[in-house]
Amino acid sequence: MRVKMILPALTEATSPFFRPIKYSLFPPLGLATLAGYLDPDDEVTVTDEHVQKVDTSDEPDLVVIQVYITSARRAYELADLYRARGVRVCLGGLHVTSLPDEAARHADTIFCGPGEDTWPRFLADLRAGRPAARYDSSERTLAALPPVRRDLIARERYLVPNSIVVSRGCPHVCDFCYKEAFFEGGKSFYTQTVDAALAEIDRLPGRHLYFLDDHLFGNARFASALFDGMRGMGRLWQAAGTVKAVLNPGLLEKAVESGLRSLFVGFETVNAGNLTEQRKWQNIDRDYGAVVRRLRDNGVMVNGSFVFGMDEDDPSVFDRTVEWAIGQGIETATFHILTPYPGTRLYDRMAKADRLLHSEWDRYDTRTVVFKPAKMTAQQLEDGYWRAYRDFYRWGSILRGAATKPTLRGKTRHVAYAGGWKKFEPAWDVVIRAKRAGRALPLLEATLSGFGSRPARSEPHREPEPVSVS
Ligand code: B12
Ligand code: SF4
Repeated sequence: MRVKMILPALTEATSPFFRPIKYSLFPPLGLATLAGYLDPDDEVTVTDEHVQKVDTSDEPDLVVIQVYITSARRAYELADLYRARGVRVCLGGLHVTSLPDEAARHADTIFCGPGEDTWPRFLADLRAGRPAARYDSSERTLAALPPVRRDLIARERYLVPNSIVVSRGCPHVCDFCYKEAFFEGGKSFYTQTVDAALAEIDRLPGRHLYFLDDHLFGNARFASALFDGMRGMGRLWQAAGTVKAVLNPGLLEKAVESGLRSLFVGFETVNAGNLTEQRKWQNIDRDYGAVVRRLRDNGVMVNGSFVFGMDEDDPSVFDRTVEWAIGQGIETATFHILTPYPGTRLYDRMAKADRLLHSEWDRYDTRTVVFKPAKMTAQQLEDGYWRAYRDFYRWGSILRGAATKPTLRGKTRHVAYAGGWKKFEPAWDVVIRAKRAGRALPLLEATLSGFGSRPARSEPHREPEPVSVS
């Protein structure tokens, strides 16, 4: 069977004006995971439209498309094109799960929820000549997960080819998050076995890893055993974690010993009132400053994530957030405009109050206001969002952030990392267009390992020998 798997790009990503570094970070892990379930004699390709053109002149037996909200329009366009030629089309992923009826109009078969149970079921049905029109995931386990087909990924096109997930979902229930809707009908947080996760890590060449798990620290027993197993593997890694996880005694230290050098932390808001509104219970009453200090003391760089536009936010929120982040010495920040995804509680709330502006999914990209904010205008929210980026990444701000670091080495790394992301975007653009994003990986590793130098009060920390990156 000839199978073509596609991750479509949102319109912006194919235009000459989009910010390619973001879209050249990670390969399409979901599709490479599903490809692992195919038979050895199936012919399969994975095309990621963010980094390569989709050649639609072929005639595969099966087209499989992963649909995110922002790429839904493009996904449907590709699906319609292949279906018009009589090719069977499968659609799955987050947006299909949120709006199955919409997706079903463009597919022969749709899949709701994670694919590890439904996809192999479909393949068996297809081979038996009776594929269904819809599969809903209910059995949640990663026990029989085959190795991810990383051989199908063009590694050199990505800055971070070694992305990995060893769990699915998250134990929390934030109002704006995709997670509750996606995992409806079964467990919403589960992990691989530690041995299977370590085996997957072992299969990855080079040194650098990026865990894309929603909450790698969410099951402390699993995480602790994983970090123990990773000690001595010589890895440098990045991941996402919650404020609560960082403050948990012991676990962070183990993570650092196993190579954690940078953490994406969901602070989300500096307005306490917003946290209750968004059911972000795990952040309430936590000392955000203590979180940053604890990470810094352990040599871990911080990417702070902030959401603007919650109901308690007024026009003063942008300056307050940026000032706080700079004053704390946070190296990089990611700002988002609150975006109600269909299927979330936030969406239902906004819809009931008639606050949604439209359903143009392309623009549900967290950079565009798609609802009526409570304490400012949509224009103020959008302007404030862009201003926050500009203000945070000014040279003056980067230098002020760097000045909070106690050592010269710490200051230098701060400038290298923060400046590297934002100030040299034109240079990244050239690297990416030359399809050489992978060549920049050693640079990232060097910066991360610099941050790995532990503070003086800790016991001496030896960096593992560098491993050459293919
Ligand atoms: C890595 C990542 C990115 C990367 C790359 C994405 C990629 N290459 O796949 C980058 C940085 C480019 C990115 C960008 C954006 N992202 Co993003 N990203 C993620 C992240 C952190 C991990 C995705 C991942 O690899 N998961 C692991 C794999 C194994 O899971 P999976 O891809 O979901 O695939 C499984 C299932 O979905 C299902 N499945 C998927 N497709 C199909 C198809 C079939 C046929 C079947 C059977 C099953 C199936 O089976 C797979 C195995 O279980 C997720 C968070 C998350 N946990 O998903 C957010 C997330 C997907 N991103 C999100 C958003 C909003 C964006 C952006 C719009 C904006 C932004 N501010 O980041 C942009 C634009 C993306 C676009 N192109 O349209 C939202 C999506 C919301 C939605 N409803 O669609 C998420 C969920 C984050 C969040 N919590 O809100 N993102
Ligand atoms: S902690 Fe993050 S991943 Fe978990 S529910 Fe909240 S927003 Fe979603």
